[in-house]
Amino acid sequence: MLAKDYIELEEKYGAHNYHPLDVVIERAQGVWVYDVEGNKYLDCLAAYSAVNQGHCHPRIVNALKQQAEKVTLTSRAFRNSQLPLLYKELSELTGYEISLPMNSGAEAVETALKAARKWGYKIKGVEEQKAEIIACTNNFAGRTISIISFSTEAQYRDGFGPFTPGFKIVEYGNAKALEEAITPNTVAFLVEPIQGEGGVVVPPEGYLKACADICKKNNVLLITDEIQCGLGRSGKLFAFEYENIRPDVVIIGKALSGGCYPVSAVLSNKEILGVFKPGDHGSTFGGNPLGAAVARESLKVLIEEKLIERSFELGNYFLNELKKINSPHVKEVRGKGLFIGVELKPEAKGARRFCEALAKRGILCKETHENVIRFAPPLVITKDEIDWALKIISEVLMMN
Ligand code: IF1
Repeated sequence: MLAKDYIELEEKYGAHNYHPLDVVIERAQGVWVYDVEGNKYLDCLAAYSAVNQGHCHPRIVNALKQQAEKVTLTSRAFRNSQLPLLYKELSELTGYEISLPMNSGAEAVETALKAARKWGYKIKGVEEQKAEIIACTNNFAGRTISIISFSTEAQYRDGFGPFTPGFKIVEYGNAKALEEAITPNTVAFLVEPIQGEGGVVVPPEGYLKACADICKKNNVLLITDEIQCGLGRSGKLFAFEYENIRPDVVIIGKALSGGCYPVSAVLSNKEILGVFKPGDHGSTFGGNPLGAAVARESLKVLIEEKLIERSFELGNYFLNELKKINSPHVKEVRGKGLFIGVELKPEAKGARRFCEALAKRGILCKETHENVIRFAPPLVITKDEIDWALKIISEVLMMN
């Protein structure tokens, strides 16, 4: 079958909730993906940072295979021999006392929001039904009805109401706005340390620190969504580390499984996650032994292969080299670690045509927010591969 045959099938039998580039990927290894017609591409999206460890990492695939032959799913009605080890390793790695496993990122966000509300009622003493959670403009945290209830992106909400009440929006990057929005009923502030979908938006230095102080002063939980920017992507294990803060709750997903399986988790302490009693919350697949085994190996690979340090160093290099490209289309180059956004000027007529041109030349990227090209390759990328990409990127950014 040719690429166009697959595309035809997909268009005919699938819901059209995506508009993918017409590259039909058949296999992948490390930073490289291969399409059904034998073309090879450097993956600069890394499945939205789910494959930080590189595609089909041999150690992670091996952990998956080994566990798949033993037991894949027990449900949480019974215990399994992988989950306790994942709990322990997550705690030792992050310093958070306990965690709660789910599958998708959105589910983990929902879990954190439920924990915050219940903490608000049972510990903080907020009156029933009054809990407020503050989120930011330009946020992205998933696609569930409650999560889109606090989205500021019209398309994500259009046609999906009525929405979940109890959310307030403040301007991202503006700590004063947060302070002013807090009331005695505020239980939590949910924030991405770097906004991904928002266009790789790095907030002003000191912003997160100021937010952390404001939350502490007002007995409001600081919840950081590290689903995309966490686990090495930003050049640190967690992007919040750049501001030396310690959020009350941290949400992770994506690269927690190296892209081999959907695994997400909420990290926190006993006071907060302890509000969940048996029966309060759960998921058929959450904490399953297959996912837990994959997550354990994915974390080990991240640490043992020093991918976080690599992201920091090569990210700085990539960012600085991109800044040197003297393209008439570029408005700003920004990011941290291997999490880089190139914002184009409005006159550039959108980032998509540049992504299409890059794909033709062997580099896969996806535009975000119409005018930002995101470069977020697997963290196993080498300097030589970055140099190869830079040549092509500079050519493409010079086109009319
Ligand atoms: C799609 C974006 C990236 C996330 C943060 C939670 C979630 C995500 C910070 C939810 C998910 C994904 C979803 C995916 C595309 C992708 C994305 F462009 F939409 F925003 F990465 F940049 N918090 N982001 O980035 O996690 O439930 O998807 O596992 O097509 O919706 P999920």
